[in-house]
Order: sequence, then structure tokens, then C-alpha cells
Amino acid sequence: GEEILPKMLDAVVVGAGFSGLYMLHRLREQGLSVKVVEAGDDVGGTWYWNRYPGARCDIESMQYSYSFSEELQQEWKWPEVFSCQPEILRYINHVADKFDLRKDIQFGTRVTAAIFDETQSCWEMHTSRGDKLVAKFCIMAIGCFSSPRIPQIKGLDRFNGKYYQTSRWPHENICFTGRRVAVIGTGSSGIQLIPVIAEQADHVFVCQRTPNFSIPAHNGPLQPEYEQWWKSNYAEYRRQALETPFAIKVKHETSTSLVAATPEERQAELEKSWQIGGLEFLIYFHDLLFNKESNDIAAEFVRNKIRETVKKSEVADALIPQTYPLGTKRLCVDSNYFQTFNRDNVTLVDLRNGSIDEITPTGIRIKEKIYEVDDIVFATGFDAMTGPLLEIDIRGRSNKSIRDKWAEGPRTYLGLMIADFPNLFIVAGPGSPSVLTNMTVAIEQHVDWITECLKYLSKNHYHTIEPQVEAENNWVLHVNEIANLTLLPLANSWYVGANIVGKPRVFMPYIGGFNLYAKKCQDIVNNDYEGFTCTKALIESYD
Ligand code: NA7
Repeated sequence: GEEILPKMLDAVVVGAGFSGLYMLHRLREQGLSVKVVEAGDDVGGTWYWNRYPGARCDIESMQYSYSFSEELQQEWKWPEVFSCQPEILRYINHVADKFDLRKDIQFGTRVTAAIFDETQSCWEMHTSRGDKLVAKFCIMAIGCFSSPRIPQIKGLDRFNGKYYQTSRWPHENICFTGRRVAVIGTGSSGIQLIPVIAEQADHVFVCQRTPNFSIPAHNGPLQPEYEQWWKSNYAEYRRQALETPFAIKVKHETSTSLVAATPEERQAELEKSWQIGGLEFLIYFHDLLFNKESNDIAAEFVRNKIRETVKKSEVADALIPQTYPLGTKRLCVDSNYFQTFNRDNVTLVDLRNGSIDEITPTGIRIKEKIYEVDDIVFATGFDAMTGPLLEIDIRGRSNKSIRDKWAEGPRTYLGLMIADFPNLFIVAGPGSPSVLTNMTVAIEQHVDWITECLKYLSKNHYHTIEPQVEAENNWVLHVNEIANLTLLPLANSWYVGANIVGKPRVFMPYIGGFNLYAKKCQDIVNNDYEGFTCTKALIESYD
């Protein structure tokens, strides 16, 4: 007989991280029926999964937090300038409780397929638990770094010791005291983890394939005066952040180009920027991501800092990035990373002299040499941005699959929607600037935009919205053209998918700046959703 479908919801939100939680809150405020489906057993997304020692945000917590509730931003106290993962998770849990969000979240459940039903104009979603959900709107709030990758290295299954993955870290406390540990990968995760593990372990072997640029965070306790300064005028400072390309309120005025300066001026400005530290090092000079000459000067300054810090010159040389401009692979922010290589219990294993041939029962073999270890930590990254979406079997009009549509790279309009996939929204999707900005700001902007869009549809009695193919094509072209004005496509980074074998090389995020992006999104709304097509239902069946 006829299959009985579950109750039609207004929206299903996939993911209960920063995006999904705020999306739920906003939609519920509109009186909509919403259910969130979350793979993890609790809220937090990225901050739920990435529990490795040293995990920390590299944007200041006064800014890496929600702005939508004045009460929330006034009441919350961050202990440090840059928060560690447990603190951020504690905050997210507080938000979930304060806004009573948990009651609409189904945990421990993965969405495996999302199929658009053209006759009913609704999304049918299937989960790992075998449930089926039906909703008018589907919102993918699944994050950019939720599809982790472990390299397929021969012999891992025969390894006698334990192995871990930074983004699937166990919940219990892992102690490395007395143990010999190999860490594979020196991206942001590895660079945060290595100094912490080195303090516990008997020995750490750092297996590095590509050296990374990293700038010290200069983290410390959040000073009450600084906190007060933010809180005294929070809304205004947040507003100022919205007007910047990275959605960050910086501490210092942008400096002029390094190119025109004298060597003394350069040194002084670079030193000043180094003292500010973190990602602001990249923002302090306006042209580092555009001008190779300027970038070379800053990169050489950082290389010299590595040479000054690392005592053994051959180790320093191996840690110095030479093959790509500064900031074109995601810039890392650290606490004592390069200093760690001065410890007697840390060995740098340069995989450029030979990659890992095999994992033996007792260690890692590179050519004839075996590094005997008790534990292996994989800090080997993610199939970033597109991976999480492509893991789900998403089908739009005419059963068209997103995997086919994106075979040569992601195609979206504004990073928010996809032609032929009506009523499907993405938060922080490819084609949006999110990963190049303060993610929490981008998330709020996306979620607010989606909320406004649903209000517009309801007000005008529309049942579907989707981008026009031409608008989408123009956006994809624009995202690429802007990227090509910068130095970023030059590096083999996850921005271009270079870390995943066989992934098409396309620069995925929008680098035109958060401020311009947000204005563009608003202009499109003001022009009656320019580039989108809205339709009314053939039959007013399901209200
Ligand atoms: P990343 O930045 O992708 O770093 C992964 C690291 O793992 C990087 O050093 C890779 O080297 C290395 N890697 C990957 N595969 C291998 C193999 N097969 N052998 C050796 N080394 C390997 O991931 P993170 O988790 O550190 O950070 C992700 C983002 O999260 C970060 O950018 C922030 O935005 C937040 P490679 O450079 O590819 O040669």
C-alpha cells in the first residue's frame, strides 16, 4: 500500500554546531517547526569532535562568539584571549541550555541522503538510524571540516600500539607520559598539538610533509580591562567587525605596503606586527595576499624568526616553508611550536626525504629506517568544504545528484544555494567567504539571510526558491576571478582541494572580503532576490 510519510516539518537543519544551533533558534523564533539532526552525541560540531590536546581557536573569543544576544555576550566570561576547545564547548553548551535548544535536536544520527520531492516541493531525508524526515526546507549546517581524512598507509591495521585522529579524539583523558609518539601532519591541528604532547611524552617524532608558516598567538588570561572595553560597547564593535574583509575588529590600523618602506621601517613594522601576533600578522599589511614582493618580505621575516628560534640549523632549515607564499596555505597560529624543536625529546622527520612506506607492528618505516613508537597521532586534515556535503547523497530536481553536479568543483550561488536544488540552503558553503573570516560572524550572517529568505517566501506565498543557472555560473566565475587576483591559488592547500587525491583543483572560498560579500547578499535581497527563481505550488496541498 501507500507509504505513510512522517509529519511534514517546516525545516530540517543538519548539524548542531555554531551554525545549526543558531539556525534552530532563529527559525523557531519565526514559529516554524524545526528538527535538528546531529551526528555527534552532543552539541558543538567542530568543537565537539576536535578534542585533541592543545585544540584552540585562533580568533579571539570576544569575537569568536555569538553576537545575537546582548544578554549572552554580556554574561559570558572567557578565561583566556584565545579559548581552548573545552572552554568553547562549555560556551556552546551554555547557549544550547539558555535557549532551550536540545529538545529539538536528535543526536547520534547522521543524515545519509536528502532527496527533493518535486511533486510535493519538499525534502525527504534519510538517516543512519533508518528514520525518514520530511521538511519544506533543508539547511545543511554541517561545517567545512567534518569529513576527516586518514591517509591509507600500508600496515596500520597491524600496528600494535594505539592510534588517534585529532578530529576523532576520544572523550577520556589520554596521557602520553612515558610513551613514544609519532605525529603525522603539521597543519593547524598538528602545530597546536605537538607542543602539548611533547611536554608529556617520552619522545615525539614529528612527521612533516610540508613546513608551515606559523605566527605566535601571544595568548594569555583575558584582562578584565580588555573584557570591559569590549562589553562597554559590544554591539558597536561587532558592527565594526562586519565592515571588514575578515569580519574581525583588529587592534591596529592597517600599515602601508612593505614594498615602499626602507629596510629599517620594514623591520620595525614587521616586528610590531609580530608582537600583535596571530592572524592579525596577515591583516596588518594590506597587500600581503596580493603583492608577491610584499609577501616575500614578510615571509623572509618569518623565516628569520624560525632561524632565530630553532637552535639546530638543519632542523630550522627543514621547518622553513620555501615553496609557497605566506598565508596561501591557511596561516597557523601557535604557542611554542618552533621552540618545541629545541627539546631533546622531539625529532623532526622530514617526509620530503622519503614518505612513510609502511606502518609496522612497532613503528613507522621510511626506507630502511624504523621509528619505534607506541602511539601514532594523525593530524592529517579534512576533505574541506565540499567533503561533508558530498558524503550525503543529495538529489535535487530530476533526481540530479550533487556529486555529479560538482564533479569538476563546487557550484553555488553565494555559497548559500545550488541551482536545481530548491529549498536547500548551506551555511558556510563553498563559494561563501566563511573559512577566510571569523567563522562565527559569517555563520550569523548566513543564518540571518536564510531566515529572512524564508520570511520572504512565506509572505509572498512562494513554495520554492532556487538560484538561476546563469546567476550561479556568474558567481562561480566571480569567485575564481577574485581568487586569481590573489596569491592564494598558488599553494597546494585545502582551499584548492590539493590535500585530497583526485579532488578537482578549484579555489573554493570567496576571497572578495566578508564586507563586500554581505553587501552583495543584501543587494540581492533588495533587488527582490535577484538571480533566484521562486515558484508557487501547483496544488496548495499541504498547509
Ligand atoms: P591541514 O591544515 O589540512 O593539515 C594536515 C597536515 O597533514 C598537513 O601538514 C599535511 O601535509 C599533512 N598530511 C596530510 N596527508 C598526509 C600524508 N599522507 N602523509 C604525511 N602528511 C600528511 O589540517 P588541520 O587539521 O591541521 O587544519 C584544518 C583547518 O582547521 C585549519 O586550516 C584551520 O582552518 C582549522 P601537506 O601540507 O598536505 O603536505
